[in-house]
Amino acid sequence: MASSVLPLASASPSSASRSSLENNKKKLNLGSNSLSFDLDKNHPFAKAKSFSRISMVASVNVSRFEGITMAPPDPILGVSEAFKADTHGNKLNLGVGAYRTEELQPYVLDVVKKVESLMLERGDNKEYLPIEGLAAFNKATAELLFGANNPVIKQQRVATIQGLSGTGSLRLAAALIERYFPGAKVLISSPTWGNHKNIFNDARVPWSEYRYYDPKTVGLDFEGMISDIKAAPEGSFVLLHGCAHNPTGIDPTPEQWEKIADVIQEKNHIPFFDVAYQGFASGSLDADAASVRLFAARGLELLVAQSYSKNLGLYAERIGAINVVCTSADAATRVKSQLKRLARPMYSNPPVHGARIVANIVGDPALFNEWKAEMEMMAGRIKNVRQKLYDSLCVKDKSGKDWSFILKQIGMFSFTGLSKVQSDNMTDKWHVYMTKDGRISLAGLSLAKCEYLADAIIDSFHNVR
Ligand code: PGU
Repeated sequence: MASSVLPLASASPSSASRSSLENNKKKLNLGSNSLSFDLDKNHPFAKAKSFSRISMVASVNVSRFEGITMAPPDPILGVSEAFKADTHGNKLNLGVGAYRTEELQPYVLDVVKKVESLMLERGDNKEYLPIEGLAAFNKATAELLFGANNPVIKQQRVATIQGLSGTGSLRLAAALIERYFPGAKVLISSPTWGNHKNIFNDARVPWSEYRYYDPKTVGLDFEGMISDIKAAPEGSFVLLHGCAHNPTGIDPTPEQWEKIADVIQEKNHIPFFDVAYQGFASGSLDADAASVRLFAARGLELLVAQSYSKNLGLYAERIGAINVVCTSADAATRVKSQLKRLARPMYSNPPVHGARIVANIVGDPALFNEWKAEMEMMAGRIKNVRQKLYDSLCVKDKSGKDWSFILKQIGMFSFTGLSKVQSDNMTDKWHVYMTKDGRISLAGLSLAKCEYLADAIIDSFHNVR
């Protein structure tokens, strides 16, 4: 169908363009480049100013982008920008999930520095990678996830391609779902990492939420979760956090994982794991992959997005992968070919540096052990501040409130239960930067700052309603 042209180029819409407007299909003509997109109520451009206004401003030589409204700051990454602008001496950035040292400095793992200098010495080239990424990385990442001896690996039933970290890998999987499972719904936990919704919205994949967090028990709403997964249309994708659920820090027990797998199997759903914290939650790569391996052992087909942002501290290298476990090697080969086809027009091929770091570390037993020791150290530091924060809250809060939920959560976050206004108070009065859902990143906290944070939490919790 021919698309209409926004009146940047034509002053009054023709009847043809009006009719295509009704179909919500528009083409924005920006000089020699043309963009086509659907304009529906969720599309950011749907908030653009009206048609005639745009044509008027274009005719008096004001920006062609006049109709583009200001986007809101990102609820997570925007917090870091606000933090930077604050000049207060006690400011704390507990927004983004990024590991800091006890001195609250960013941390590059020693093993990463070591392998990078080896790479420099070797003078590795900068040629394009294949569309699917570095072969040695893809092999290493699938083996880390499933275990090298897992039948899914041995039988070559996993389609793995390198992705642009966890986010890019999730986005690629979303594109696969949109193309090959049109209309299929993704079920996401309530709450979840904020970007999940953006990813599925942008890929035009419908989603709905399943119950997960119970504010009354500050724990898992297991019954609600099971009944919502049961109630979803057969063949839905169920997005699960492999470990260290973000933002709540609450994971199902091994017995609960079995029951979740039972319902997913019964309903013919497809499990879709987001594994952003393997090895970072418990300190053990194997323990943190147990949920994924449990599903794979049942012979289920599943999707798994991986990230090396946290466990190797490679945030800015954008290194991760998407794995699709199929019931046959043949299906895996076909799925991989289609993942490549989706990646090619989006970003052509992925960056090499992070992939080499991962492949070289995992491929060398001594470096691999060094990595595991550093991962344990990072996970250990987070556990220590978690304990100290809890102790400080218990000593300072005279109200008798039970803070023990903090110790039950795992991973880099604590879901404090603070409301939006209380979180605002944390930032406005105490200069503690955090997301407005009440999440704090303990990876950005030091032992030295625990008492200050406890004071801020107690004040916000009791004095702000
Ligand atoms: N999945 C989950 C559950 C995550 O928490 C994150 C990162 C990702 C995927 C994606 O990370 P990549 O860096 O793309 O591999 N969440 C962090 C980081 C900041 C952000 O929102 O991107 C967070 O603070 O929640």
